[in-house]
Amino acid sequence: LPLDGLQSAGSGPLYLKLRQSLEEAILSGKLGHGDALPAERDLADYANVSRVTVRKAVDDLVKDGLLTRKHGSGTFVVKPLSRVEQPLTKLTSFTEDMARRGLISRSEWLERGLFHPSPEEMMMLGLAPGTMVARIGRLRFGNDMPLAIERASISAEFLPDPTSLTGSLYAELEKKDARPVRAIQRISATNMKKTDAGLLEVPIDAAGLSIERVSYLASGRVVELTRSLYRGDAYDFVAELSLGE
Ligand code: 16G
Repeated sequence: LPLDGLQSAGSGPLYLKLRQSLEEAILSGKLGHGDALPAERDLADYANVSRVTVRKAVDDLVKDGLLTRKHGSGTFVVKPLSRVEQPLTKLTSFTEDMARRGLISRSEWLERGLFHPSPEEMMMLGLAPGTMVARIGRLRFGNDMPLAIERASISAEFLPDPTSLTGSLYAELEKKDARPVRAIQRISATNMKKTDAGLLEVPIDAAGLSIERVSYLASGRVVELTRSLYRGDAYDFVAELSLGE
């Protein structure tokens, strides 16, 4: 890395000069996508600056989304993601969406179990008093890249044992003849808060798409109430429009 001579090059705070050199190294490909950044101590030595200066420069690049910190393993150059195009007219599952694109889908659990429903869940899911709701919260990955956080509430009648769910929710519902056939989806813009940004490996305040999906059985009964947060830098939702009256 071309980090020597920072002290004498131009004016301005040292950390900004270091930041600029690192940014140039990333943009020119000297530091490739996915590459690990040398340890803070080594960078400080090469550049002949303090570790505080290194930390400030790296913090800045993390905030700008060029670098990402992974707990316990170091700091890496972010891989740019080709955006996922998701048609808005088909009621598909995340697992199917990924498979169609040749990506491997995987989930990490954020929450799963049976709970006493909130008033909203009772109303939206049309739950009888005294019945339980299954909640499943998942961080969803495509090819090891976190893409979305999804939190679903389903009547326990359709998902009596949420802890045994390992793969696709829709596949599990299908087994119970309860795969939704229709859904209303609302998409709104949001900026990511600290915890969500951390899970999705994007900078705080990064753009996100907040999606609420209410899915129905053919009978008109609601099966699923899901709130999701998709990465704004990774998803395009596309709809085909026809001429109205
Ligand atoms: C999609 C749905 C989500 C549904 C999930 C099931 C959106 C915004 N959300 O991600 O509501 O619960 O698929 O996926 O599209 P699975 O069958 O792979 O678990």
